[in-house]
Amino acid sequence: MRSILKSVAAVAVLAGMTLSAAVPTFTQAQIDSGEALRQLGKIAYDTAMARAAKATTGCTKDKIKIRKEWRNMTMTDRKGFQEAIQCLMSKPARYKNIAGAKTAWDDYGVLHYYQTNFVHDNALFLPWHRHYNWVLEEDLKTTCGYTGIFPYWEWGLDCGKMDKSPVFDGTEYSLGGNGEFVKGHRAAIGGAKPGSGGGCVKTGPFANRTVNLGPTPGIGGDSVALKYNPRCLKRDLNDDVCSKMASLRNTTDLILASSTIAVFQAGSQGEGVTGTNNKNFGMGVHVGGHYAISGDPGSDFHFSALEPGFYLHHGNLDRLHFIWQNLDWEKRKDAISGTGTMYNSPPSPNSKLTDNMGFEPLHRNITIAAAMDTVGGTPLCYVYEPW
Ligand SMILES: *[C@@H]1O[C@H](CO)[C@@H](O)[C@H](O)[C@H]1NC(C)=O
Ligand SMILES: *[C@@H]1O[C@H](CO)[C@@H](O)[C@H](O)[C@H]1NC(C)=O
Ligand SMILES: *[C@@H]1O[C@H](CO)[C@@H](O)[C@H](O)[C@H]1NC(C)=O
Ligand SMILES: *[C@@H]1O[C@H](CO)[C@@H](O)[C@H](O)[C@H]1NC(C)=O
Ligand SMILES: [Cu+2]
Repeated sequence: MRSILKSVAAVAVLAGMTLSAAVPTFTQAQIDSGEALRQLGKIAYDTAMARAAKATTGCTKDKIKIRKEWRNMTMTDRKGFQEAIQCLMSKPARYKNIAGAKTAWDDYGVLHYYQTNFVHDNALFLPWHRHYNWVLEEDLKTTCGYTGIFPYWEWGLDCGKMDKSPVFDGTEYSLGGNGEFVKGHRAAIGGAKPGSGGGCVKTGPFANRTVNLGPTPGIGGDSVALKYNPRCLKRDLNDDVCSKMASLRNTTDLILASSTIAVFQAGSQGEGVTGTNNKNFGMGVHVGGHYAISGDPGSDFHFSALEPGFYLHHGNLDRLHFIWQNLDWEKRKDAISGTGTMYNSPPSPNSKLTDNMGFEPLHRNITIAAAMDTVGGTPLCYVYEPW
């Protein structure tokens, strides 16, 4: 324990912060370049690894999986990951009697659709999406044999050059390219400039892919939203949204200016909270990362989970939560805030760690507590490596 504390303290000093208060003294240049975030990521990685090193059951050090930024994965894993998703797109759905659920991939859209009002802008947002990504990771393994690295996408590394992003450059080692350029279309969010695509994806692994259900209907409910509605996968990569809402500065600010989980989760989702030193988080990096991809279903609140990039995006958000927690682990390991309904509407009781989170029929339900520690072994057992 002593030596662990020492090594964390040493890194913390390097990072210019004191352990007890986790107060940063990074320069603006370090924050803007991502060096600050990389260092914070390393502290979190070491802290979580040290916890796992002490475990004698569950998530022991030999079992731990290391999640990597997409560009730090081998070409074999990048190809293997996208092929495993395409494999899920060829397997039968677990949901029965839902017209639009044609494949095992579609199931993810249905589950996210059903859960939307209970897992956003509330206490479940971070733990539910954390476990949801893990459910996909397990599915890729058990249904499609992919046992490689599970990725995250650090938005800020690509803002301003999204078309060159290794995640979206259209090679066989990407998740496919941008949508075809459609003239005169507008970005859907925040007064940002229009994106550079807007049409169907025509290059790379998901070219010509069919989206089977959605979009969220204005009216009509389940029978409209979940009906079979085949159409092409569209993307609209947006550098302006990425640079203004999901930059390395924006993610680093979120971590450093959030002293409570209430601020962190609301700040990431653009709920208009104010952080340390009056920091305003704008529309939030969660919204920013989604709309940096955009398109259909990428910008659909319910069905964005049918966009393969969703899981790398939420991987990064989970990573930020992982970093935030591990910078002050004892205080933050059980930190949740809010209720079980979106914006507490309709009003519901404050969430407790023992509350249920729903994942059926893709996985058994778990409690919130089971998703609080990525190396808790219930069942999570992974850490995020900085890029
Ligand atoms: C990740 O990749 C980048 C650029 O390709 C490289 O500079 C960096 O050292 C890699 N990081 C790790 C942890 O392998
Ligand atoms: C996509 O479909 C178009 C025609 O519908 C075809 O020309 C093109 O080769 C297809 N692209 C891929 C990568 O399959
Ligand atoms: C996000 O970061 C960019 C610079 O990378 C900055 O211009 C913008 O104001 C930031 N947004 C917020 C809400 O702080
Ligand atoms: C799983 O959670 C969902 C709520 O999201 C609930 O409807 C269902 O009854 C739960 N199943 C079990 C076995 O508790
Ligand atoms: Cu979601």
